[in-house]
Amino acid sequence: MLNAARAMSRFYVTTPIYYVNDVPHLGNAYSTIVADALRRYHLLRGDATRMLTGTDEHGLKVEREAQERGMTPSAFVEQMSATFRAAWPKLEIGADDFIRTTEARHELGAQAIWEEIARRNPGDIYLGSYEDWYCVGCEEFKTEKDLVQPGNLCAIHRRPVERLKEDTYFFRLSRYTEPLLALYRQRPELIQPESRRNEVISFVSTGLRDLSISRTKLTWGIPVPGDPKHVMYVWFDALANYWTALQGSEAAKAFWGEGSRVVHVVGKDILRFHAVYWPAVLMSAGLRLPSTVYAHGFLTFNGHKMSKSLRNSVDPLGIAQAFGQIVGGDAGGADVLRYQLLRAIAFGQDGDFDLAAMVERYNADLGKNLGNLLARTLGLCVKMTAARVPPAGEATALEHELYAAIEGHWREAALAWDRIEPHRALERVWAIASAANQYVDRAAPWAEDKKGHRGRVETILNTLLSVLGALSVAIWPVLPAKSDEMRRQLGLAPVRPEEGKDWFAPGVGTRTGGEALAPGTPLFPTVDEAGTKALLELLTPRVDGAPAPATGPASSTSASTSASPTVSTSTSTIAYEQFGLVDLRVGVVRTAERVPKKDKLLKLAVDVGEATPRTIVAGLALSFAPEALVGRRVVVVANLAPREFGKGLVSRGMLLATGPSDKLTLATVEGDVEPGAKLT
Ligand code: ME8
Repeated sequence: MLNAARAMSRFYVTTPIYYVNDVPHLGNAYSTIVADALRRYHLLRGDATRMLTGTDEHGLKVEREAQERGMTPSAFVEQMSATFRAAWPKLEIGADDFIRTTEARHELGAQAIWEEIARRNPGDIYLGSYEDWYCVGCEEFKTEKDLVQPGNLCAIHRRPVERLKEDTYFFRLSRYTEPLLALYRQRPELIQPESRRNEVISFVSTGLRDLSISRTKLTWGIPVPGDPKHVMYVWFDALANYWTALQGSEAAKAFWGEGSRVVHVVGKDILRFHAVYWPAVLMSAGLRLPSTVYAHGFLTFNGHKMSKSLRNSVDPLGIAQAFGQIVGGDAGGADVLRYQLLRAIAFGQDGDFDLAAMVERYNADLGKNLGNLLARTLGLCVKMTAARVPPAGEATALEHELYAAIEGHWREAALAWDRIEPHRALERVWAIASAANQYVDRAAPWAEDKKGHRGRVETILNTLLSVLGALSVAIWPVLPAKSDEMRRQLGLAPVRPEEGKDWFAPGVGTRTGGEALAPGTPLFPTVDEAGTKALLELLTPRVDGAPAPATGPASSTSASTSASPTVSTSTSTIAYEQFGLVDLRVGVVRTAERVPKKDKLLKLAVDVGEATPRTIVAGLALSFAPEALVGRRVVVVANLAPREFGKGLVSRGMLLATGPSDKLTLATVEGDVEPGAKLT
């Protein structure tokens, strides 16, 4: 019943390597889950498959974040990279390799690419000097037209850019304007989706400027071969990861060889780096190019923007854990999150991740459709076939019709996966479940049973079990834990793609008869209204935008004493008037210094729009170097009674923050808001 055999091949899929300036958020999880689903689909096809993810650990952004936390860059990246590495398996992501850009294998690889360019095309890397605006959030130089006025703000991060001037090596990108345009013409599948491809073409058509690819003001980077005063520009180093990660063995190298399909999954924010700079670097180094750079859209969370730099991120593990409590385990919870991300958002387009919509879709697609199909089929088998797979009898028009419908959906699902359209693939797979549910209603095995039509009952139930067997394979790329559970109930071993067979081959689900079934608890128990309310409350973001932990009450710490930023899990409530008594203001830190003999305290001068800045004493010293706070926008409780810290040191306000005292994150506001602005 499945689509025709297709040539087996190599498939190499990568995610962006994430900056370690914060913990993984839902946006990072999205790209990584998509890549993992593609990996799993290709494994099912019997393709030699490899997935790479990792962490991007150099650059000014990471160096500064480490400084803010009072850590050395290497201790900081070690700790943060481990957080990423540990997060992905919890979302059922099974990358084959995890690269860190501070690893020797990467440093050597990036230097090898640099040297290869210099050797093959001596003019492609040259020394010059450079002065322009630089956004640390983007790790990128900006031209005047990229800035938002007033205040010289980066359009993406809404933070002031900085003026940087330094000696630098350039990559002669200008020489690649025409070759790149020719490449985009010859290889339309290189940049996807098409709308993004058009954007890239129009950007390159205006002519490319040479690219600054080294820094001297920074030490936290990979030394430039032959000139160690310079370290490589973080993006030159980072892009190389896709290639450097494969250099360890011949088997791995083959994934960058001819006949391998190389797919970079990236967000639209970093398309230019992947579709312009990276191909030009590869051309210059004489290396093969990726097959496809797929730039997906950006997610908002419940309608709000999220990103690490904006400190308004969302914890994917918390969401998976919360759903895990409903579906009987964190792995199942991760499946539900994976399904929602891949099904609800048309891949390639921007989309909103809405928790209420997630619960709704969970109940409808997972519970009422697939879950119910399994439960009712197994229920009928318990009653009518002693919980065993019955033999298949002669098919009637009803079965032929069902199989014809399924074949069409299946072929479409495979094509959609091949075209990197997970939402369409899932739509087709769920159309199969719907068709099977309709088939049960029409075939009415209970009526056949009453009439004593034993052969019909067996044929119908065998057909349903075969379709369910096939569905348990088809959901595996997105819901691997639930696929295992479904197969257990169906009396089948887990999908084992490492056996190398094509699981999408015809007849994958077909049951021969006799095997024992093992009906269990519902795969996707319904979440009722009260359950929905409890879930939404548990996952409602806190002040800094991160969801409360999935278990227990949200923990929170304020910078000085006890104000709790938690909004959702508190059981007692206060009246509006009571909240109105708290005067919250935007402040800008003007100066910061340590308080002698008090190793936890910093004395700050905070501008809250008054004639002179206020003195605020806060317990921030274990988390921030004083100089790292200067210029930061903070949230100040401005009408707190003054508090003495001894010897004439009086604090006139409090800052809001969250986290343990040695890893505090300050509450802040987006954009260039004036000091003194009231928070309401
Ligand atoms: O840019 N919606 O790392 P990064 C969807 N280190 N995806 C999102 C998202 C959102 N709101 N926010 C982030 C870097 N992402 C570089 C990459 S690669 C050689 C170097 C995802 O930690 C999306 O994939 O800022 C985006 O491209 C990536 O996270 C940026 O991650």
